[in-house]
Amino acid sequence: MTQSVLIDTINHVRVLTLNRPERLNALDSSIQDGLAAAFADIEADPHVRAVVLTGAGRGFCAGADLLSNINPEGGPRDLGASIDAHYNPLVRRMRALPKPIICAVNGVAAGAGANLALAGDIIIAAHSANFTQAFIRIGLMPDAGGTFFLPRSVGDAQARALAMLGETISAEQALACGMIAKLFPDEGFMDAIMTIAHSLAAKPPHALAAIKAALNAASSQTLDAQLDLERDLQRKLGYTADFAEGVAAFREKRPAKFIGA
Ligand code: T3D
Repeated sequence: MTQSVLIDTINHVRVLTLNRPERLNALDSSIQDGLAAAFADIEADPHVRAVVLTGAGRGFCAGADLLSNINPEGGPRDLGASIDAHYNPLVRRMRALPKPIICAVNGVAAGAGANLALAGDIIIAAHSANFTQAFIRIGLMPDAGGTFFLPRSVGDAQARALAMLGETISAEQALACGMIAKLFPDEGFMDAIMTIAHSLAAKPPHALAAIKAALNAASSQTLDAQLDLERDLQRKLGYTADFAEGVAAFREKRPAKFIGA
């Protein structure tokens, strides 16, 4: 049987590839279950120090599968139940994972597929990729965290326009408005992604986890609370072997070797 989520491990990097290219990797139950299992495995595997999420073929992800997920006869359906069962746990899981996730947006990212990309830590698109908050086109509103992530990355004015107009923006426009962090040519895209992923995997894991925790918390905290959190996390990092190694390597003018201790 074809795997809907391909899983590869290259050194300390786990690569998850959505694999329904004929449907632009639209999210059906096989992809949803595959992602849940893949992230559960990553959570439990200390060997994995960075994650790449990408798509097979010309799409990253076209959002909910409108052919199999949504009631084929039309009519009312409890979309909240499906969000509770799949989208919300996935987004929560990605954000809570104490390891960096690169979303490598290789092509079309629409609906929940666009917001799945925004749930990652470092969002990088190929030149031919594009992004659409497609929900409005079918009478829905952004879910999978879109109304949270978008205003924070592109600002309130752009977020409202993107969500309400449902227009497609190019990867270049996404970079210009701050929705993504980097843009690479299509040719050699995954090589460039893997270079960054390996570089992340070589960084001190506790420091990466602390950065992620602090940035996650920053969305809903006061400056006072955030200053306290930074102090608490930095205090813990001060006791790690990787901090000692980083300082020793600086003094000895050699590259640091971080072990995650
Ligand atoms: O319970 C719940 O799950 C509710 C949650 C909802 C969250 C959501 O994500 S709602 C938004 C769902 N997504 C969309 O509305 C996007 C639908 N797709 C499109 O608008 C277009 O396909 C794209 C703009 C993404 C790309 O257009 P284009 O011209 O590059 O490709 P295409 O020809 O439309 O699609 C290629 C194939 O993929 C095509 O199949 P075919 O005709 O060649 O056999 C198309 O049907 C299929 N496909 C694309 N998107 C989906 C899909 N099949 C199922 N579900 C899709 N979302």
